[in-house]
Amino acid sequence: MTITAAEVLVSSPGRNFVTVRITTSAGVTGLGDATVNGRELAVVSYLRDHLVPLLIGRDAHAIEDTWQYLYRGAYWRRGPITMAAIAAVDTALWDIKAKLAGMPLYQLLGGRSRRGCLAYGHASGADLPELFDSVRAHLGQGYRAIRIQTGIPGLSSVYGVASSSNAHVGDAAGATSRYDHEPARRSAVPVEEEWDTRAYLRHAPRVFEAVRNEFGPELPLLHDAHHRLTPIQAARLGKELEPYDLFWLEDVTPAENTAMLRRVREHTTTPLAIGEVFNTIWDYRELFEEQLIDYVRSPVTHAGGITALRRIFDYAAVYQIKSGVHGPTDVSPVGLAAALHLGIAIPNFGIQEYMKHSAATDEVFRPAYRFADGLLDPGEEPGLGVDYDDEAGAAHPYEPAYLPVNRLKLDGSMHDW
Ligand code: GCO
Ligand code: MG
Repeated sequence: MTITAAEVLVSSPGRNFVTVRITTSAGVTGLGDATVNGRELAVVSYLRDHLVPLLIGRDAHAIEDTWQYLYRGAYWRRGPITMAAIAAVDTALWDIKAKLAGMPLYQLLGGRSRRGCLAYGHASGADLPELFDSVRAHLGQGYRAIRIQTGIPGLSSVYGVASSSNAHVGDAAGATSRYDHEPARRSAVPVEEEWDTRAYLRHAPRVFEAVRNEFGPELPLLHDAHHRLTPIQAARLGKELEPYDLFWLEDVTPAENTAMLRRVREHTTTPLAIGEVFNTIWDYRELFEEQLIDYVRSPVTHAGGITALRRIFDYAAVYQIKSGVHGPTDVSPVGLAAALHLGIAIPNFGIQEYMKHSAATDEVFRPAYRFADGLLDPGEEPGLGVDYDDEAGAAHPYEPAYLPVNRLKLDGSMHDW
């Protein structure tokens, strides 16, 4: 069975998604997600101009060999664009293999290890009353773990916090949500936001204290510092959050220098998660071997596909490190479905981020996965259980959209975010 076609589909039902669809001589098709938020067309070109011509005529069953061919063969290895392109091809080939087997993909990955994948949602608010409303709304939808982000006194807006002008919460079916547009805004240039680390460090522990007082000790709470702190600031935050028993503290320092987490780890027992911007197993080596983190954030989409992420999770398991896959709305339903098939099968599943895609997105992708009682389930459809609707997809053409950039309030310097 050979690959006879590979198409790169771009659709923008509220945000831009890049999808690969591979067709085989047996007539079976498979899907993969190649979305890199804010740099989408670079992956489109990488795929269309450089990978698709190499795929035609290859054995569609030879997933590992194709992965090695695309990774080693590139010579210019790694990086988000290359790895997202390889991920999409890899995922599509797994989808095809599982469809041919007549099984949901997780069966090929070892079968079901749990009833469902524990999901966490994003509660946010400009202030505490708004935040509490958002937490209550999430609890009402069935979430059993919640990420907490809030506005910071003195800053006009903070990334990851929905503005009150569109502050409504999506329904359980995944209709329009205040969070749908959070990770990128449609504009020709990025929006600029302002930042003040000292104000943040003063405010964050008070927020968690208030949330614990309001919602009690049981609810797992998460927080994303979005790469904005120095190691010593991160150490202070982790230490000050210890009384509030976080499930994890995410991306406390910029991702380039992973050795910085040693300093953080020396000072705090707050569990640490990192890796949404990593793209290979090599990025984790030091973190795993020195046991500097507790959760792996890489999604299938940005870490080279199911073949590569499964290997990362196996490596993590040696050190009792668990999965905590990135699942914002800029990972497409194809990428989320792939994460769920992997998550339901691996022994060291931790948690899955779940923001819910818009109704328009679900009309394009028609995912079979379901969210109920705080758990996500990949479903029993053969393959990934995602069915791309060409007509719905074509109704949403690409529009430039960018993540914001972050400048210090003090003097306008560019800052990490
Ligand atoms: C998260 C993230 C997102 C990212 C976004 C970038 O933990 O969900 O940090 O909000 O910023 O996915 O494209
Ligand atoms: Mg994050």
